[in-house]
Amino acid sequence: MTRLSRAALPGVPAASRTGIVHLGLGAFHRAHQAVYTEDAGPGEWGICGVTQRSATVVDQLRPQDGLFTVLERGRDSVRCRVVGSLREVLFAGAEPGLLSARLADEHVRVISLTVTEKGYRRAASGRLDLADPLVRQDLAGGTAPVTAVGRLVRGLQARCASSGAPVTVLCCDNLTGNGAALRDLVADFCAALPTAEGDPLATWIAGHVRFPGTMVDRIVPATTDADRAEVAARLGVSDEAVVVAEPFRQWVIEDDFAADRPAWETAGALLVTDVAPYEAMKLRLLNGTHSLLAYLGALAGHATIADAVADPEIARAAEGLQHRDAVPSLAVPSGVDAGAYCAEVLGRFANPALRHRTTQVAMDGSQKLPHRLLGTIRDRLAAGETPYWAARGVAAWMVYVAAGRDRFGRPLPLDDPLAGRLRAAAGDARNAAGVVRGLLAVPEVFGTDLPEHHALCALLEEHTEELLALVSGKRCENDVSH
Ligand code: CS2
Repeated sequence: MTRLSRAALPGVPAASRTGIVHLGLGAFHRAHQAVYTEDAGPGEWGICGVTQRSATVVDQLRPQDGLFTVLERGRDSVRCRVVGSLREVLFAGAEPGLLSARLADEHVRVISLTVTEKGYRRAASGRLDLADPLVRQDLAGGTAPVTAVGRLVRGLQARCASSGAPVTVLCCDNLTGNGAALRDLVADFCAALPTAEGDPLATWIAGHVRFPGTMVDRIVPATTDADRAEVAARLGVSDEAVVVAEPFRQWVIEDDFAADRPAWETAGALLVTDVAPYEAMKLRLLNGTHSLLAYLGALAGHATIADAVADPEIARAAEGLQHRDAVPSLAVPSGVDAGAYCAEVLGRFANPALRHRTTQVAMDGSQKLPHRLLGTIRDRLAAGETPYWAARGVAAWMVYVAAGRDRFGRPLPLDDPLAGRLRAAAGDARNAAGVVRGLLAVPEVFGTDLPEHHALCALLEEHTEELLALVSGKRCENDVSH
């Protein structure tokens, strides 16, 4: 079958130059920012997509002239859309010089990132982990940078030394205060350089680079061979870079740019002065609930998020987290109906067509929980309240780590940058108190305050005891939420 390309599928708009460099050319970027950018002005802003981990994405996209299909799966609808906003595709590990040239290019006005929470290599403090060997390698210089922050700062350094043109750095990852967080990581990197090198760079960045915060939202399950086969059947060409997504998408961006940008608002993005309320709402009501569903659902033997949310006991836990714990912890943006937002989120999760796997959402829990559940827990404890359902979600993660199997005895994958440390910390899965104490003692996840909160520890132990009994086969079926 003919491969997707501009020749095979004429008419897809093509940008004449690259205005955006994106680090982290994964499925989410292609289903989200790349679509918004094309909708903001077909052919107006070309993206140089940079993959960091392997050349696979390059091999999928370069032969296709950067074209890819978004396979949009609604409950009762399927839509294929070929997107053409990717103008260049490069593998940072093989083409560091080209990456540096693009980041320094004065025609590049925006540098965006989706490198996942773990990609920023942060310490327990949330600042740059200066003990990380790869961060230290990038600080030493002399070789091509290999970390996201290292590549970004070295690119800004090249920009400072050449055009000096202002640029906006747009973090599009699910981090609390993502714009300021990335700005601080860049500052940490500069401060760790030799003074003569780092100080003038930090000064230039302060005057020429902006780091607006964003909230990004679209559910993008992993692509399967069946998805690729469906696109081939529908389009009559083969596409190795298909991404699957729900119809819903949302992008809220702080309007704080150093230079011009695509008119994303014409594509439905919301430009605001303060993204924090939108970001907190999304992280706690959507992502926190997603993680609770993933862990309770996986332990109960549910393969997908839709299966988990169809389980009445787990749905009750999800609604409890949303309405009893998370909504009271939020400053809901004016004009936004939190109840309707919660219901819409659960409706999106219930879409069976997405087949979004619980184990996919369960990945990287050590990086996700602090933003998704622990902020809610800290705020509710500070208000003198008991975050019962948020604690249930944390306990489900603890049992997922400690037991490593569902209630049918089937193994559950622990895909997490701290996997080895977490397993060691959890210890003997038959000892609920030991599991809780051991995992609470991992500061990158729980800091130093939560382990000292005795009422929380007791609540976590209660939940963990019940859930461990479930996966050891000592509990009645389906009763995973209470
Ligand atoms: C999910 C997110 O995999 C996960 O952790 O919670 O990718 C989620 O689908 C997106 O944030 C939705 O916008």
